[in-house]
Amino acid sequence: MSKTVDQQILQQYECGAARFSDKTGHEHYQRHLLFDHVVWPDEASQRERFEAVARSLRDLLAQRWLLTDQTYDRENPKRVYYLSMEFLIGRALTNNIVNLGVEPYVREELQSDPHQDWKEVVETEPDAGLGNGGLGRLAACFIESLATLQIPAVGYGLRYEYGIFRQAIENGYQMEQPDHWLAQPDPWEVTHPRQTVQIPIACRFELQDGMLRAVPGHATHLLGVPYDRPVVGYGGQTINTLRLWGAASPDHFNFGEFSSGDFVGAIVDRVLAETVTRVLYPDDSTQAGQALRFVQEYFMVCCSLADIVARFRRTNDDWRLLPDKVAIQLNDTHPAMAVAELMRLLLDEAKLGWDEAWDLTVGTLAYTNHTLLPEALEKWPVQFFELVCPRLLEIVYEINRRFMTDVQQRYPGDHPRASRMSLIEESGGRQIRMANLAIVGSHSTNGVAQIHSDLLRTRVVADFAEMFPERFNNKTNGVTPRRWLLAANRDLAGLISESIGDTWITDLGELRRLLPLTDDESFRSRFRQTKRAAKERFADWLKSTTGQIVDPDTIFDSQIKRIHEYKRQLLNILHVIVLYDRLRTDPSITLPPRTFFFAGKAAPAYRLAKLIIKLINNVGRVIDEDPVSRGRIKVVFVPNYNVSVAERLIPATDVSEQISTAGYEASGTGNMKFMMNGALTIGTRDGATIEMAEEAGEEHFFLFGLNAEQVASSRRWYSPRWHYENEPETRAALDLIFNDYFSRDEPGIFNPIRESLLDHGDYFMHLADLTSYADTQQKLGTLYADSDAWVRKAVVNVACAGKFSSDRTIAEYAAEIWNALPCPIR
Ligand code: 26V
Repeated sequence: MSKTVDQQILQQYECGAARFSDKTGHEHYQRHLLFDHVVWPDEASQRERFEAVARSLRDLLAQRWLLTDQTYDRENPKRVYYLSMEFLIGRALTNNIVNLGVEPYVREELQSDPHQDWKEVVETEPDAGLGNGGLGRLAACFIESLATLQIPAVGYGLRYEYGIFRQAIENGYQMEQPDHWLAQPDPWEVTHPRQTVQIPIACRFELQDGMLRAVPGHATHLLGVPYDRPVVGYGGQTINTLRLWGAASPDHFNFGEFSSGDFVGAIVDRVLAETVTRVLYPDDSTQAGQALRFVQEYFMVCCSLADIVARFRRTNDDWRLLPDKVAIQLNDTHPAMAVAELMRLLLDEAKLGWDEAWDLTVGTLAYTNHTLLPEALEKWPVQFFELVCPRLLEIVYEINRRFMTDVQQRYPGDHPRASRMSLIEESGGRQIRMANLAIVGSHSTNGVAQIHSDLLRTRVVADFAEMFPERFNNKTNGVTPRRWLLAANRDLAGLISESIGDTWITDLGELRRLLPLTDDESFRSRFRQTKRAAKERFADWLKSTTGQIVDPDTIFDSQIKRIHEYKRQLLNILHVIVLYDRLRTDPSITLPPRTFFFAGKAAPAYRLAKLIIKLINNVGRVIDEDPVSRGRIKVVFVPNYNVSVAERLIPATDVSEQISTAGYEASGTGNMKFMMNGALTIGTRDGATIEMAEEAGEEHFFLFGLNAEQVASSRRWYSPRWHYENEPETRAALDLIFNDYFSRDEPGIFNPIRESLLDHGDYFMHLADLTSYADTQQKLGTLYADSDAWVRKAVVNVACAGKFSSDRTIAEYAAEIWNALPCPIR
């Protein structure tokens, strides 16, 4: 394409991007439809139509993408690099259309194809499920906000061929199926083979009894091939990059075996090398400990740092400028090897001295912690380092030697403190403590909500906060309002824009201007209608995809998130059983009809979490079959929770369940999505829910239960048995479970739940909070009956959700951690 045509496209694009002539949009679409798959356009499948639409949009943004990079290279601003093992991006089509501002054009020209079924086109795009949950989805919201704020940034991660497993429910049990999301070519990604990087690995891999084993010696290389995805900022000006690395083996891989005649062995090695990026580990929150996960982390860090350093060197010849030009954010400790690898680059490649290299490393890196669960803090066996990257181990030892000297100097004779702070854990086989490494090797450590940052400082890593108080800070999470309100809830977004204009899309604080409209009856009635329409849409979708039928006239109550004991899905279902038992005892009680939605995946090895899924499903079936409860309460487990399911269910929800044991949910981000979509929250004083209630006023929230301090201080004397023995409703609900009322065909299956609650101390204090939870649910039900009062509160919640835009969060990271400024694209 000639430059002049490029310029024309760009010009049209700049004129509001409202329309493209047939020469650009429609023709691109038709061309892709015919040529990419060599099919007659009449006969193309909806999937092929999706690819053609996506390709024509990519054509549209290609030059702007190049221009973005060109501008950064020319202006040489400080750049931000977000390193994350997970990016839970979901689908890209609708979001790219919205952010490019080309919706009218797509509707008129790309959707005008008579053989196209737009809904199906959208549905044929698989979710990019390259993450487990909150941490991965946060990374996806962050890169969108970075692009919208026009901050020069790259997201770095891995191109897993298999994302988070697909969840099927069979006889109430979770079944895991592989998610081969790349089975068909992904139209968004662009590979740049010339920017491939070489990663040294000090061992080779072998198959032994079907297990991958690392075998010492025989140093080799892996190749990191970059696959780029466009990250479109709202308004379509800035197109940043998400660069995902795929593992490959060099062509001369194990040439030794090759020439010695072991042809098959060499091919097997090759396949094994390429398995490094085959699959996402589905084990959120407990450390899996497998060597392959370690290699994944090492591979991601090495590829990304090589790339970052190469880009830095293209425009800077003085290493001392590194912290002025580069900010690297570590999303949890998963990329914490970056501390050692950056040191290695500065020492071995740049030939700097230790002290200078150290100052540059600390000045460049920053670390975000995402969990307070001790079992989720990463530790890697020293042996793994020895096998895979012995040079990094040498460097970690030297970092630790110097750090321990500092600790001794600062706290002479305090040996317990020194051993707590050491980067190396000596008990039970030597291990490297990745959180300690990240804190020592960076200039910033942040938590993701105020309470979380406070607990981090005062409990989890108190020794470090004492030694480096200036490093610790809070950055309360946020979510992107483009995906979670504008695109997911067109009706509500439209009503808001009609009422207060559309500046809220990039300045969510503007939502406060809705507050006076709580008194406007016609606004309230339209607000109510948007919720009702969303509920109907969800009910239709659920029926057509799972066959389950739900009634939009009932309260839609949702708890959707990973299944984990601390998140307390068990508390929710216990309350449902309490309600059911009340109905059995006295069917004449008033009870507003409610549908309880649950959705979420359990880690495949987490037995109790999987049993909770089974319990939810079994309770749902019994309630459905009993005439006393049918039509009054209903439990629905929506299978295969993912970003797309969340986009449908959140707008349709009246009640958001945020009921974690206080002090355990670092922040939560689903809570924020519900708030901006007009749900009322029932929740504990945990994570960002505390700040949400502060913004809206506690009187607009349904808070209950023990707070974090009470949880910690009552542990010593807490007795779940006391609750069982002294609270009739608690006892009745538990007895129904324990007496196999919900498991007639499989007696005894719920025994582990009884053991956890009554014999092993109910660590997450379900029974301590059950009565206060049930009381608060009752108040909530009463309020729902007063539909006007309910809507007023819902509007206040939306109006006060402004703080929870990831734009605000990213602006704070940029100002307080990265010192990075916008670099607008002309
Ligand atoms: C740990 C592991 C261990 C090894 C295998 C893969 C894997 C994946 C994830 C994790 C840690 C999960 C931490 C996490 O997702 N934390 C959540 O982060 C959210 C964003 O900050 C926050 O809102 C949630 O409260 C927090 O639970």
